[in-house]
Amino acid sequence: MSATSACRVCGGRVSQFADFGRQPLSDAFVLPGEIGQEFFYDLAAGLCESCTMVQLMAEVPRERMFHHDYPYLSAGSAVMRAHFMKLAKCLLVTELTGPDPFVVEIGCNDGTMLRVIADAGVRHLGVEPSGGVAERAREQGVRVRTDFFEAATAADILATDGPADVIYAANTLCHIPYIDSILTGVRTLLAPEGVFVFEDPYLADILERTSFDQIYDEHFFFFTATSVRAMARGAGLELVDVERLPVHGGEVRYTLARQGTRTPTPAVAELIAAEAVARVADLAVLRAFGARVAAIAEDLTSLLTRLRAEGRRVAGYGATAKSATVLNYCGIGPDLVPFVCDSTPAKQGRLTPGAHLPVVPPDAFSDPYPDYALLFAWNHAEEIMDKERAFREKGGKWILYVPEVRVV
Ligand code: JHZ
Ligand code: SAH
Ligand code: ZN
Repeated sequence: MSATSACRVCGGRVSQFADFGRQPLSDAFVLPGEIGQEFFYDLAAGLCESCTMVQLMAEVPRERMFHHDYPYLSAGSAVMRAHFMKLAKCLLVTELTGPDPFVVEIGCNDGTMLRVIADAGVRHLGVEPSGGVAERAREQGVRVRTDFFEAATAADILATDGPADVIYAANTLCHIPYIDSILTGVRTLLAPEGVFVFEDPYLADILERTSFDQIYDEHFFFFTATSVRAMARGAGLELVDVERLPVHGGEVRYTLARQGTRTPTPAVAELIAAEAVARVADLAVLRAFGARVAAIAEDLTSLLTRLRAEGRRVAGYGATAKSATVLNYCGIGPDLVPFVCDSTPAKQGRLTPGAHLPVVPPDAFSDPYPDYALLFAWNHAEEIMDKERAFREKGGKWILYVPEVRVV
């Protein structure tokens, strides 16, 4: 009998479609002396047969993932910096036009988005539980509350700052299993005509690209317009706009408003119709995805094993959270990929979770160049391949595994 769990949105039955087994926390980079003390959990994904929300079968306690030493920095990609700058400027001219507008960002991280708002002199607050990254945001002039956003936090913010015209969350809402508390908080804090805007990896893109590495501890929910509309309605909100985004391997930006305050754009019905055609809420389609994942894992390990037998040198590029699923599910260790380059200071000098690839600064990449580079940060392919042009010019080759294993 296949495993089931209870939906964190509607309480319905969640049926499992993909199982990745025991996994370490994706952003828990370890010091060599800490091997053996790592936390592991069971990673599996399922579909709610009532509300269609795709979600993990079990959650990891939030304090284990998001704490003072959480290493990920939004500012690590120039493309993402430009993306958030554009979004902030757009909010400033479309939504934050009243006399004394107020914007709250859930999961503001290092302040990459909010610093643009702060520089414009607009009232704002970032809510960010990871103390180290929150401190970086403060250094940029951003006002931050080091806390988890939830119903109680929202009530508190309302009491001190008043209602928010915009509540924004990028790559954060999908990280929060206690979604009912978030939606209660949004309803409490949002101004009568305000909007709740969030963007997260899009399930339809994950299925189309078989980007199974988007599945890891931090990514609890995998949204679609269909599942988000149902979730919003259950919370007294309405999905009023959707926009597909190219970042992070394909995302959707959802705009929610209080019911009856805005007319949904045609894009909402169009995306929901496309999702019906793609059958994103069909267990058979999701199980077929699971089968493709197993084939990719097999192809990747055989390629790396062959390259090792041929004496080729392979380096990893980008110690992503996503890479934890790839490395640990495929069983790839430092014998196949001796190190991985990454620009994040807090990851360098440590080992990747579970698989224990040493993380080294990007300068090590050219010293000397490897024969092949396995691109774990495939979502930043253009930016990285452009920056590392000299690698290809000197005969180096990139290995990609999304949407299938290939050498370019
Ligand atoms: P990147 C994290 O996922 C975790 P990750 C989180 N759960 C999430 O949803 C997304 O972010 C938003 C490095 N790098 O963005 C920096 C270079 O070294 O794919 C990062 O460590 N050189 C919150 O970790 C990593 O690669 C470069 O030129 O999968 C990229 O991580 C660039 C561009 C990046 O997210
Ligand atoms: N918005 C940024 C950061 C994404 S990383 C970007 O898109 O690049 C996800 C962030 O969410 C982390 O910094 C984490 O600490 C934060 N987070 C996790 N749970 C949260 C919660 N309940 N409230 C606010 N932030 C949260
Ligand atoms: Zn459900």
